Amino acid sequence: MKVCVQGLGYIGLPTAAMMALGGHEVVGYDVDPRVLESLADGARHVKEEPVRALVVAALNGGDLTLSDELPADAEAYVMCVPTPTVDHKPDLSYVQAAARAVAPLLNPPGTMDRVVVPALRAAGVDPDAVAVAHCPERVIPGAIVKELRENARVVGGRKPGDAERASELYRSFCRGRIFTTDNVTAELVKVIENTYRDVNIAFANELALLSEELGVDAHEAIALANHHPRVNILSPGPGVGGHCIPVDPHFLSNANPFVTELIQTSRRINERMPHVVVRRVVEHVGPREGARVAILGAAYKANVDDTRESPTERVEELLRYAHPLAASLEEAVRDCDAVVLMVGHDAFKEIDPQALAPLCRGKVLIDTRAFFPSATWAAAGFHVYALGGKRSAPVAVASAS
Ligand code: SAJ
Repeated sequence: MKVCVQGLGYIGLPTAAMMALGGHEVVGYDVDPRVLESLADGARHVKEEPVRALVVAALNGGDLTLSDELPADAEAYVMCVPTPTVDHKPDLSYVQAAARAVAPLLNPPGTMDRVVVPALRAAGVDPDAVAVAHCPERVIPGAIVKELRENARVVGGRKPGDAERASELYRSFCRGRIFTTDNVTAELVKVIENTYRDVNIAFANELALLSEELGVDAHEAIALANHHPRVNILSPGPGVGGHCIPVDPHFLSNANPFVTELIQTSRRINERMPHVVVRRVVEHVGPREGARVAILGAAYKANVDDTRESPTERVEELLRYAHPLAASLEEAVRDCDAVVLMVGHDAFKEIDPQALAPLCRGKVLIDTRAFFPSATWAAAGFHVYALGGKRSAPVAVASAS
């Protein structure tokens, strides 16, 4: 098929490349000229190397071309645009804009029930005359290429036959099973997957705080509970970031605030976690003027470069007194009262606290993911506090006022 992928971001780009390498003729379209320029120049802005390699291969192979205009003659238009929330309300303006842009090109045109289909009708298109489907992406940043190939997909069609037609596109590269359903079910499946994870992480975070009170290490307790064949509790941490998991539950709670108490409570628990981190910092360092905190990790999770909705940003905002970037770890540790580990990047495993030992004495390590081996850091002179770990009394290294 001749396919146009509209929106060349985290999902559109690898999807376009996969379809191109799977034998379709793909035109990648994006409204941002900088994206197209960077793609034409080796796609260096794409930090996940397997994705970059895939895109370069598709571009070099000639089956993926780039365009700053929507092609009029595509047989399928794949919309890959953001659906963020603003003040916890779904912002569908990108979908509306994408649907408006593609509507005049569909011959005859069509796309989704509430937003896309009405946008098409408004543009004079009969939505019954084209196949309209929704295929939510399920890939996890950090393993996009592997998961695009291997994950099962759900394709929801607007009327009988639509999902089957859209599935043909995905069959060209997807080795996972492809399930077809109606489009509303497909949309729901997407948001319940991410909401399930949010609720499960909230449970882990609640256990972490409770375990601290009980003097138990939550990480050990969770690991032991997970040996049960039907238990799989996720890991506590400083909050839930990224543009998916903290966003998608709001699509459900906005649909009906009265029957979504668990979902809303879970969201509140996870949103509170950066406050918990800040409270622990203040307990240990004191709220004094001039206190300095070194934060390790800005991304929303390990080994990605994406800072959207990152708990670190929230902690920085709340702390106010932690700001300038240090040029090196030594500089950060030398000048700080506390080190706060926010993200468990692999690179941080290389840190040898013994090498920093002369700078560490009496300082506090606040490890929000129980990432570092606490005995090694304690041996180097740190007072170690791990979120959800066995709690020792705050040490107040600085004179709290
Ligand atoms: N997190 C925890 N504890 C955990 C797991 C995650 O605190 O045990 C935190 C992470 O640190 C991060 C946030 O949750 O801040 C989200 O990270 P993630 O790795 O759980 O998920 P994302 O946002 O990178 O990707 C999710 C995935 N959804 C599910 O696993 C159900 C992915 O498959 C989706 O495609 C993606 O959202 C998306 O785009 O919707």
